[in-house]
Amino acid sequence: MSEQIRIYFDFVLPLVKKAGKVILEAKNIEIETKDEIYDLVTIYDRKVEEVLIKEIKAKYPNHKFIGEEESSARSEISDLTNDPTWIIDPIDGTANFVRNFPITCISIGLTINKQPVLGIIYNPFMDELYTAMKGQGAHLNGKRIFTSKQTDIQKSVLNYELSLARSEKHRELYMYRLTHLIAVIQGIRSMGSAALGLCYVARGSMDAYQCDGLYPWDAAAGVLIVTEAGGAVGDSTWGKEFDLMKPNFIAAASKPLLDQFLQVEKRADDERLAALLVKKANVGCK
Ligand code: 2AM
Ligand code: CA
Ligand code: CA
Ligand code: CA
Repeated sequence: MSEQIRIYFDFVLPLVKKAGKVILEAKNIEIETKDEIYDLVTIYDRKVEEVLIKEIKAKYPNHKFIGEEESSARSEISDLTNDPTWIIDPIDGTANFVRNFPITCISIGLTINKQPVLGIIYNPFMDELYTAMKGQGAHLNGKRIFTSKQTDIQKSVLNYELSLARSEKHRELYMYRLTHLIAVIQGIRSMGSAALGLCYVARGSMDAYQCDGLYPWDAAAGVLIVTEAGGAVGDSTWGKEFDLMKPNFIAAASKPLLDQFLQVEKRADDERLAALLVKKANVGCK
């Protein structure tokens, strides 16, 4: 199995590097929006994804694909099956890309039997290549990387992705969580790329990363990279199992740190729920 994964890795890596060149050479980037005014896309997102899927499909016609832009075009995300499935985010951090803010990457994960076995995240602007294969550690430009191993939430810096807080569905949840989190952590960042957010935890530059309401392509590669680097990943909702297809995730440098974050999220969620009940009761009294 691990030999086969290495074969897939050796095949896909040059394709990712080539796609990185396309992103670096992008000119006159026209910005389009999807259903929401804050949900951006460019021809480069579509072009990079199309080329990657076409080339992998030509080599492995029986493999499956879940890509952000093909899912968006069909308004549907394919189910994850046991077949080898390439989960692709052609440009993660599109809002950064269109501003020339170099926190932008290509993210490709491969699942077999629904488990991530291979992850490649490439930031062409910084020429930083993060890779992981199941059971073989995580690497940055070929060198092993490890999380910070931080175990104390009071000493931790959290990269909390706030872009999605704009959506009405999530705004309240984010505000409660943020209020509780900033009271106990050392510092907070928000950088606009989920895939790189996970890589920064993997390399020990951040102690935790959180984003609620994301998609499989944001998580597939990064989750493997962070766990192979010694980190722990969970669903940010207390008691919920992490689901790659619906990632509401928190990744932490260590399992004890993850558990501390989850306790704080629970306090925030309990308070929000209690406030909701009071609001409902007040409406009922009127
Ligand atoms: P993207 O650039 O591939 O869309 C922070 O902005 C993170 O959330 C990025 O990883 C980004 O991925 C994702 N993201 C931002 N806005 C989004 C939206 N409206 N819908 C889905 N994902 C979004
Ligand atoms: Ca997008
Ligand atoms: Ca993304
Ligand atoms: Ca994207």
